[in-house]
Amino acid sequence: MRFASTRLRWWFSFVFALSVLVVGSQTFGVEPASAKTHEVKMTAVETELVVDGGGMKYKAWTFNGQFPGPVVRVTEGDTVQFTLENPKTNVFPHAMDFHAAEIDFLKNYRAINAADETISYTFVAKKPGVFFYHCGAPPMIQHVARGMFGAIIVDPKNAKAWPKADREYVLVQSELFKNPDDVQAMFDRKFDHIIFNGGIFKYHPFVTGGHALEAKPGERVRIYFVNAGPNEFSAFHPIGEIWDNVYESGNPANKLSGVQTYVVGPGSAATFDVVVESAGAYPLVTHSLTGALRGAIAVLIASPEAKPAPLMPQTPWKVEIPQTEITPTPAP
Ligand SMILES: [Cu+2]
Repeated sequence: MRFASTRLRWWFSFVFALSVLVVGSQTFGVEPASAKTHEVKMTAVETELVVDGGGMKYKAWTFNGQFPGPVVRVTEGDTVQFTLENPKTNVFPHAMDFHAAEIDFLKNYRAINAADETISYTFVAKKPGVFFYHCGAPPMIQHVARGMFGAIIVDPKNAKAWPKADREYVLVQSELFKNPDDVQAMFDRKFDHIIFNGGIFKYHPFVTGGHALEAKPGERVRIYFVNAGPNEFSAFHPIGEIWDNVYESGNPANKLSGVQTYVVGPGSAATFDVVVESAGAYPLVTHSLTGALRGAIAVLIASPEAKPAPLMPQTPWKVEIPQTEITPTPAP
């Protein structure tokens, strides 16, 4: 009898465990996503860009004429067929290094000359997250400082690996050196500004030309954050809020909860979730204050009227031209 009841209990546990596994796999199982192949082409462009609301121009080196370069977005397991072109209109060699790839650097990340040369390579984005990409041509410190960088998001193939975000933004932090030819200043860490997405106080509504980031109260706002450097660490903090979750390198498996400030080193990245509790202003800053006060403040305004916005809002700098008053002269 005792033997029979033990066996019965064993069978019961076995069947119960099996049913948990079956139900579990239905609820949490990975959807059989079909991997895609993406053709990504970029052109190195040496150009002049406006970096603040006052119209300050900067001799930047860019991918596709923008600084940061375009956001690349794929899904875990997808293949990226990448081509970089360095046209004759440029002067310097350039290269591309994707932190989301796991491939030979000597062969794939070598610099190509400015003579309509191209380089192509293929990689599989095996790990989910948000990753840095950048030019690696020597001196790399200068190519990064002048703007040759961007973000690639590798979405997890299991969308249920983390909560669904109501709104998403990409922020790329970097240092700006006023004289783009002063490589020694870059080695000496003598930066003039710390900026988000290539602009000084670009998302600060009280600075000329600045536009705040928007969200609705109660929304889960997901910030894909990359620190391009080239040298400074970021201490990313939401003033008036607490990061509900931080995911190191943007991988849902690397989950932290209730974080006030999170350090992102140069060449690293993390994904930050904040559920904005109530209407108001929440400045997102690097709490390394020399950086925040010299350009790295992005104000997130929570209001019920918030409109949908792109991943990386580009602010066409609106330079406020002082209006001279014209007093109509009475006709004689
Ligand atoms: Cu370059």
